Amino acid sequence: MKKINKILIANRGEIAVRIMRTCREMGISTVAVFSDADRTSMHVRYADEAYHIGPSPSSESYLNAAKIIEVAKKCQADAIHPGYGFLSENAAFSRKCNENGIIFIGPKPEVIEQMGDKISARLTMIAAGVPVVPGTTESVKTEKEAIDTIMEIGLPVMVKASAGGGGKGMRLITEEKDITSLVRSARSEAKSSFGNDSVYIEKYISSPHHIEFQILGDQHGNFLHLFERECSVQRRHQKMIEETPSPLMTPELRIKMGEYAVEAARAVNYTGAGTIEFLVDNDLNFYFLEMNTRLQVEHPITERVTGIDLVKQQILIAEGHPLKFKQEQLRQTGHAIECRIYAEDTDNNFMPNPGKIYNITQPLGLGVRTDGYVYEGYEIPIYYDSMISKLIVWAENRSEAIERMKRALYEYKITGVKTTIKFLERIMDTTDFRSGNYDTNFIEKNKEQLLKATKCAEDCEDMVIIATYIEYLDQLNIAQTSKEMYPAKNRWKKYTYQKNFERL
Ligand code: MV4
Repeated sequence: MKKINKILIANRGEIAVRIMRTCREMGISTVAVFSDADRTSMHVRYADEAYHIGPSPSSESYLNAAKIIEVAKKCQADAIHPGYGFLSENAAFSRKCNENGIIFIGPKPEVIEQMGDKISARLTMIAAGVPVVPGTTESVKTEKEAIDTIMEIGLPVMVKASAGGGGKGMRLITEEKDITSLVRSARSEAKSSFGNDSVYIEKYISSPHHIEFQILGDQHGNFLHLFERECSVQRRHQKMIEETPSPLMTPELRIKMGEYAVEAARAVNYTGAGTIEFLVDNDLNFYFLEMNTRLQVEHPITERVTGIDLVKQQILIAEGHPLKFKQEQLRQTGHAIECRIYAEDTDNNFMPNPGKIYNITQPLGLGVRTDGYVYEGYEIPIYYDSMISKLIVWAENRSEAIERMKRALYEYKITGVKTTIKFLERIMDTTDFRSGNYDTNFIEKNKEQLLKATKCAEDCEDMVIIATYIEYLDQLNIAQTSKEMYPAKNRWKKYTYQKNFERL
């Protein structure tokens, strides 16, 4: 058992702040690292110590393993928490931490390697008796081999990069004539993205659900799962909404999938927090897809329904503590939904929209949690992910959770940059989402309704510009107080702004 007194957080943004919050509660001191662009970022302000590690591009800062380890040694950190993204699933980094006597908060390097290679992950799961998507267990080498294998599996199929995940180096093949060209393009994308052109073939599962199970494993051979998260609301492999319990799930299916998730963790002697991703088809057949060997963006919904702080568990496991609870003691209580707020222009193909946060009002009140990091006057850098906040709500049941999410989204006001808030509000109003009857095609299927507000959005945009201008004048003390300018009841009504604007 080794007590951790100081943790270096090798990350930025909302996840760095979220990890530091738990450290503070556990009496662990925190070390931030930051790039040029992040000098005034929230994680730097929140930490007990902060060290500059390089220029703005992540390749020269948050991905600079040697520099981060050098800082950890200099400030005598006991452990490094990698968050998600960046170095979180980098086996070489975790190995280097261990070699330098620093605890890497995550699984062993060999496990990261084994699960990072999707073919070896498939082989491991087959050996453990976990159902995987039908397909190859070796990389396909030649054109002929690709054609023969695909015709044997039967079209449609997906060709995927062995080193991939998250949609990169992946192609759907529906017609025999496209096999050669699509295998070739998947291979070349794999090569340029991961420096590895190995690809394999899977049977295509149409309109699947993406359901994942949170697992925990300690250093004493104990494994358990913390139930599922439904992650099917995605756009181009970018998740937008997650919820738990999954509306698709039945108690029997939950027990079955949960047992396989635990078997998957046991198969690699997993230590720490991890995720087993499954595809579930419309007949409720499920298949192992991949394992993520890190804390995930959407972990708060699991925390909310189980009452367990996952970052705290990661730290306790890294210290060598055995898990303090048993599977039978865990319950899912109520319903949690997370909406991801991105600084993106939904009317312009979700283009990232970095810039200065002019004004931000975050939702509060019963059952609401926001994990964010931006503040008024903060300039979102162009260099990193465009997700600026996560809004998590809880209620006793799903329909109340949806109403609460709508209320919280209504309260959420950000001026200065465009965000996905309005788009998320429209999702909450679709019959498919409200009924819980949706799969990974949801956004594509509902895009008319979700984007129909474009005309209205233009009006809204005018309103925001005017509102921003009025707030600007307020700040300069030129205008009267906001209350007099626009009465609360009509705050967001266009005519009020126009009238007030004309009066100015
Ligand atoms: C699939 C699939 C259908 N069949 N594999 C997309 C991201 C990557 N992690 C795996 N993905 C998929 N793999 C087979 N054999 C459909 C998808 C997929 C998807 C998966 C999860 C969530 C959203 C998705 C959107 C489109 C495609």
